[in-house]
Formats: sequence, C-alpha cells, structure tokens
Amino acid sequence: MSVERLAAALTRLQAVLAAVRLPLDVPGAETARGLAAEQQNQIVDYLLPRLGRLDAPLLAVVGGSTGAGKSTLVNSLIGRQVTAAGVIRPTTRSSVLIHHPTDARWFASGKILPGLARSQDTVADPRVLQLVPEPSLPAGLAILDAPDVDSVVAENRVLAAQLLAAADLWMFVTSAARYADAVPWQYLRDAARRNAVVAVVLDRVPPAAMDEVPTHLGQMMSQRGLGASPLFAVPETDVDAEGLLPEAAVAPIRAWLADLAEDSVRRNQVVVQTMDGALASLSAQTPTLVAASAAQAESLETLRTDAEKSFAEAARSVAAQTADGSLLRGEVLARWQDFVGTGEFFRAVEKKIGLFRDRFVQLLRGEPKEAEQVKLAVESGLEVLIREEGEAAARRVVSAWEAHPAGRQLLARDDALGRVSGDFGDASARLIRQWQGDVLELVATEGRAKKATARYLALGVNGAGVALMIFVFSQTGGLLGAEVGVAGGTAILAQRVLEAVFGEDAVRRLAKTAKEQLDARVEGLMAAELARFFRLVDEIGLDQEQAANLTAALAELDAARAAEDRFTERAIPVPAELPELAAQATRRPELNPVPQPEPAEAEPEPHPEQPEPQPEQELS
Ligand SMILES: Nc1nc2c(ncn2[C@@H]2O[C@H](COP(=O)(O)OP(=O)(O)OP(=O)(O)O)[C@@H](O)[C@H]2O)c(=O)[nH]1
Ligand SMILES: [Mg+2]
Repeated sequence: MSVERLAAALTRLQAVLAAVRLPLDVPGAETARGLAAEQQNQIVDYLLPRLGRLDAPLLAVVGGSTGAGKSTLVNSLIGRQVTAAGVIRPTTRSSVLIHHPTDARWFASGKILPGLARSQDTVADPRVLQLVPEPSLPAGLAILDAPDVDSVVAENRVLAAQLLAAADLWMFVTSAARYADAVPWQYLRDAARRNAVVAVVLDRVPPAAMDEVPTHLGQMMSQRGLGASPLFAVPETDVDAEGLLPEAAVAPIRAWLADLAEDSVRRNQVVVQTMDGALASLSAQTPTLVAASAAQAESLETLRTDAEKSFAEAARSVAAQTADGSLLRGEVLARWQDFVGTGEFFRAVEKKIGLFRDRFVQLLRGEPKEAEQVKLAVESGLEVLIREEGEAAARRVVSAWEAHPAGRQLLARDDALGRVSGDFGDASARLIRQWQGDVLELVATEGRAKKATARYLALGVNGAGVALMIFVFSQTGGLLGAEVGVAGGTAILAQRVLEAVFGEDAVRRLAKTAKEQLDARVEGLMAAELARFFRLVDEIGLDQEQAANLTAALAELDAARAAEDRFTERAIPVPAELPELAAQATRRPELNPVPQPEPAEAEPEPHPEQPEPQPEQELS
C-alpha cells in the first residue's frame, strides 16, 4: 500500500515539476530551473522505476574523471574487454551496462533510464545504452560504465550526472594524481548529501604511496560525510595485452561486489538507503523551487503595481489640472474672452457683476462661431495636458522597471514602452470631443427642462457648453498671481452666466457631473495605456498556483516518506507513461555545468601543472 502511495506522490511531484516555469531571469532562477530538471530526471530515471521493482538487480554505476581508468576497471572486473578503454579522452561516449544473462529482462525494457535507447552493439551515441549480458557476473548485480563527470563534452557531463542519479550504488573511480580535484568532489559531496551508497576506487596508486595516498583520501572522505564508504586502492601496474589490470589488483573489489550481489538483505539495504537518500534530497530541495516560484510571482506583482501606480498618478494629475485653473490660459483664455467680449468690456462688466446680473446674457456677443473657437482651444489645451501626463506615466514605469531584473527582461520585448502608444493622440482627441459632447448634452437637457428661457436661447447650447467647461476648469480655484485677475474673473463670469440661465444649484450639479465624466474618460484612456504594460506581464504566463502546487506535492511526498512500510510492497505497476515523461524531461547541458572549484573549500591539487606527478612530489 505504502509503496503505491510513495509512487503516487512521486508521480504527482514529477507532474508538478514538469509544469514548473521560471520565465523571469531574477537571481536564483537559473539554479532553480536546473534543480527542477534534475529532480524530474531522478524521479523518472530512478525513483519511479526502482519503486516499481524493488527486487530488480543492483545497479552499480562506475563514474569519475576522464582517464581515471573506469573502463579499464570494468573490463578487469569482468575479465575481458566489454567496454572500450583508450588513450583518447574522453573515450567512453555512450554508457555500457553489463548484467547477468538472467537479469536481462530488468534492463532490456526502458523502465530504468527510460530516456535511453537500448542496443546490443557498441555505439558512440550518448542517447543509447549498450547492454552486455555476461555470465561470469553474479546475478543480481549490474555494472554500468559511464562517461566522465568532468568531461569537456557537455553531453557527457549531462549523461554522467543522469546515470549517477539512477544508480543504486556509485563506484567512484579516481586516480592517485587526481583524487583531490574539485569536480569529482562535487559529485561525492552530492552523494554524501543524498546518503547514496558509494564505494571509492583509488586507481593507479604508485606502490611506494600505497600507505599515504589512500590514508589521505580516507581522511578527506571522513571529513565530507563518506566515512562509512569503502575505499579500494588499486596499485599502479602495467595493463596486459588486452588492456586489463592484473587479477590481484581488482580481486578485492570484485569480491565486495559479489558479496553484495549474493546477500539479498544487504542488497535491499543498499537500495533502501539510496532511495531514502534520494527522496530526502527531493524533499529538502523542493522548498528552493517553492521560493523561486514565489519570487517570480512577487516580481511580476511589483512590476504590475509600478505600472498601475504610475498611470493612476497620471489620471489623478489630469484630474487636478482640469480643475485648478491650469487650463485657463493661453488660447483657451483668449478664445473665451473673444466669446464674452473684449478685455475692456470684460473688465467693466466684471465690476458691475452684481448690478448687471440679469442683463449679462444680452451683453454677450456669443456668436456660435466664437463658441466653436473656445471648444477648439479647450480641445487642444486638454490634449496637450493629457499627452504630457501619459508620456510622463510611461517614462515613470520604464524607469521603475529598469531598476528590476525582471522589468528589464520585459522591457526588452518592446522598445516603444517609454512613450505613449501610437494611437494615443487619436484616442485622446476622441475622448475630448466625446466629453465636449457630454457637456453639450448636459446643458441641452438642462435647457429643455427649463423650457427654453430667453436667456438660454440667447446663450445657445454651445455658449452654455463652453461656459460650463470654463467653470469646470476653475473649480478648485488654484490660480496664482497675475492670472487670478484675468482667469479668475473669467471663471466667475462663466459661473454667473450659467447661474443666470440655470440657477445656482443646477450649475453646481452640472459642473460636478461634467467633471466626473471627464475624469472617467481620462481614467479610461490611461487604463488602455496601462494595459500595454499589463499585457507584457501577462505574456510571461507565470502560473500563480505553481508554488502552492509544489508545496502540496511536497507535503504528500513527505507523508509517504514517513510511512514505516514505504518499501514493503514488492511489485507495483510502473506508470505506463514513464518513457514519455522521460522524453519530456529537459536535459540541457547547461543544467550540469562543470562545477568551478570553490577556492575556500577545494583541496589543492597535488601538482596541478603535472597531471601524473611522481609519488614523492605527490606526498610532499
Ligand atoms: N598502466 C596503467 N594504465 C592504466 C591503468 N588504468 C587505466 N590505464 C590506462 O589509462 C587510459 C585511460 O583508461 P580508461 O579506462 O579508458 O579511462 P576512463 O576512465 O574509462 O576514461 P573515459 O572513458 O575517457 O572517461 C587507458 O589507456 C588505460 O589503458 C592502470 O592502472 N595502469
Ligand atoms: Mg571510459
């Protein structure tokens, strides 16, 4: 029951991992992407197939640096040339799996390492697993000769990492000259972290150094959590005509493997230890992906908020400037004065405002043509204002986004974002004309309700309309200095005229409605501009549920892992879609870059300038 539960939890986690997308290049994203791919691979290549057949033979994967003598060791263990050893580095390009003939069925199918094709012949294709049946090998044990972990060939590195992740047991081969290198230790540390079962083979040890070098390596292993792992030291000898090491050199390793193969209890322990370690590692690393997913979502939210705030600010600013008198200057003011009369006349009227109140309308020259000029001036004044604010908003978003790595990534997709959109001018002209239509409609409706008084008829819809616009633009009375005299008077005149026609309450109501209509239209225009930025954010297509899905899948895995009887059920059906899952799993070379030596931690190479130093030098 529990094995099924574990398999179900892993299948679910695999599906969630396969759907993980970290499209933003924010710090940590690249590492997290690599991790997601590695985790998927381990589930598909090893954990699910292994859970499906806990009694399958033990798979020992022989890994290590190039030229360490992996293929030579494998051949020598078998006693004949089963895998090519050679002087050209790297030699092994595809993997060779040697098994007892009765175990053929376990490996022939694509259950373990389902992504690799099978072949009976020698090939040099990393996507192919060559199968070699070998009667002299004990049943229950298979040996896999892998490419080099530190290869110059990216494909090799990817394949080596994939094979090691699919191992029940690692046979890690290193040489006396290279055992302190950083790259193999990256792998060994990873093995220790996962509690994988590892045996280390120290190859080509000069006989004079057979005490000291293995001792030093043993110390390094203890310090790095591999104290319990067996260490085999193979003395440097000549290889025979077939390229094999002398029997005595490999006998202890062969005996150890044979013991393991024979003892089903120990074999099972190896499987359980490595599986538990891999499961624990999955569990420990998944929160990194949860955090990476959350970081992506947060980044997008920040970008969205930046954009939203900026355009809200633009709408707010237009709303303020269309009420504080800012528009009552230049053309608007001049055309309005044309409409209501000359400056002199206007000033005279202004003084006698109370006295002449009822006669204003008759004093207005108010010809339709001049009202039209006011409308046009209002149109262009508003247009300039709206454009300035729209441009400023776009610039603000761009500079906010530029400060953010995810923002820079989005900006790179559209280089026109720093300006208003191409049809902004048309849209804002349309908006203003529509609003002027709103205003005319308002006064016309009000005029009809007043049953067309003489004053209203004298003023005309256009005259009343422009007066209402002028009044709206002056409502918060933010005029300064010299402008107060002229523009302030202008606004008051507009107000008085309107009040004479419609009455005070009606004027206040009309002005409020007209302003709300203008603000709403401007907000609509700014929202359309904002949509360009939102579209970019949306195009990223981040799944908002990703972090939650990972967390849920992790909880399920942890619950299944905690069960005492997690491995007791012997055979469960392996998901039929396993080969497809493997095909989907991403295997990108850059996910397994050659790790760089860590200066603080890496042991000094014995003699970096000399790949094969003399024993005396090596031990100094
Ligand atoms: N004299 C001597 N030569 C060895 C020994 N082990 C390996 N060699 C030679 O070293 C060379 C490299 O050995 P391989 O077994 O091909 O090394 P490998 O680790 O499989 O290398 P890649 O497949 O490239 O990763 C070959 O020419 C071997 O014959 C040894 O113990 N003594
Ligand atoms: Mg090899």
